[in-house]
Amino acid sequence: MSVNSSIAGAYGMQQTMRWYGPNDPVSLSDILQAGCSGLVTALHHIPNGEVWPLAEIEKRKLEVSNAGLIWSVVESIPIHEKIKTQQGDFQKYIENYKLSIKNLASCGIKIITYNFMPVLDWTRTDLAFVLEDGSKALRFEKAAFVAFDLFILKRPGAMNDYSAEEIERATIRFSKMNENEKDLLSQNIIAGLPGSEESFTIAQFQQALDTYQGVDEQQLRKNLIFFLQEIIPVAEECGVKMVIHPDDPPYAIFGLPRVLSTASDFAELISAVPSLANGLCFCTGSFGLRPDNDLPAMVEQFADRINFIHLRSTRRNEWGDFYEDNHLAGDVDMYQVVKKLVKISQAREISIPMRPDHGHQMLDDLNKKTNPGYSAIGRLRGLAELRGLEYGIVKSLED
Ligand code: DNO
Repeated sequence: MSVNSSIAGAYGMQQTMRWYGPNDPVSLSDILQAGCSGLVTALHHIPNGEVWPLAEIEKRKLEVSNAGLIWSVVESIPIHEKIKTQQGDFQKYIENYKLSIKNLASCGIKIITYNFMPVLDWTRTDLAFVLEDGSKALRFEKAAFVAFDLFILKRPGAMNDYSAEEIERATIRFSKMNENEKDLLSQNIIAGLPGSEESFTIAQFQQALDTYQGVDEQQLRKNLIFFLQEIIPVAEECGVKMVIHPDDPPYAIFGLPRVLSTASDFAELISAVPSLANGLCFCTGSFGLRPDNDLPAMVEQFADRINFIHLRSTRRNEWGDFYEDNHLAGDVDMYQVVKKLVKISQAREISIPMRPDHGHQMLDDLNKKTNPGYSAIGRLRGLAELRGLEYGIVKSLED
């Protein structure tokens, strides 16, 4: 019997979860019991920039299938910083990337996620923000972030990036932090959240930022397009869909450019590299932070490009802070988004892999060591709510 028998036969979203590999405190069996049929994982033990060997891919694939799941999506093959800045032997890293795509394709794994955020992947300031119900969420607090940039990192030129009001709020916030809080804040921002393959000390972080001198938004976009012109023909030839993950948060931070934050950013990419292998990971939590991103309209606009879905809802305030709310709460109109996603899947006659993105640390998980955002029970709750939402939508479209 299919674990997804509730909507078996219907096109829509394939239910998946992310797994960080054998060291993940959440097991494959937990993920199966959550009702998933697909799995999202990566070979995190292969150093960034190296080719993913066939044998390692096959080994992971077998482990996943022995657990009753299908390895549907790779998240992610990280992009080496030298490719983003086009420095040194970046061509070698592009060639390695092509080989990893080919190796995955030959094992039947055909959706590959990546992002093009300089230096840092996703960024939060607080990994244990206590909500009213006692569960814990991930949060980005602008004043803490600015305080880190101005007073801990002391980035040259940082003062010019913020308004007088932001600087004042950050100054007050910093004056109230004790040493432990300062350390924790630094660690949260630069020590690497799960899935980000980089981790820095303060000195290393400033050095990494410095490698972007001369790489402005226009240059970074050019470098991304160059990379796509190189790899997309390879992906197309072996039937792979590359999916870019949007910037999180979707705006420039630390004076670094960001080029995948809005609908027009992605539209520019597909006009430069039109192949359908050039696809999108539609992350509602990231895009949804900007009121100028109309999420249901984006689903329609990129109907033939969305090949992986992250569903999560953030709640923002006027200060630029946000936290991760319950999946059906927050600022994202999840009903409209899922309805559009169901419609495009039905029109394309496919099921698009979806994972409940992040979840609150709650119940028993509050006493366990968990990967921030990736505890079992919070994601189980998110997935259950999203499954129910989709089920209701599919049924009502049949009426
Ligand atoms: C965070 C994730 C990101 C994402 C990468 C994709 O939870 O959504 O780390 O995996 O940006 O390359």
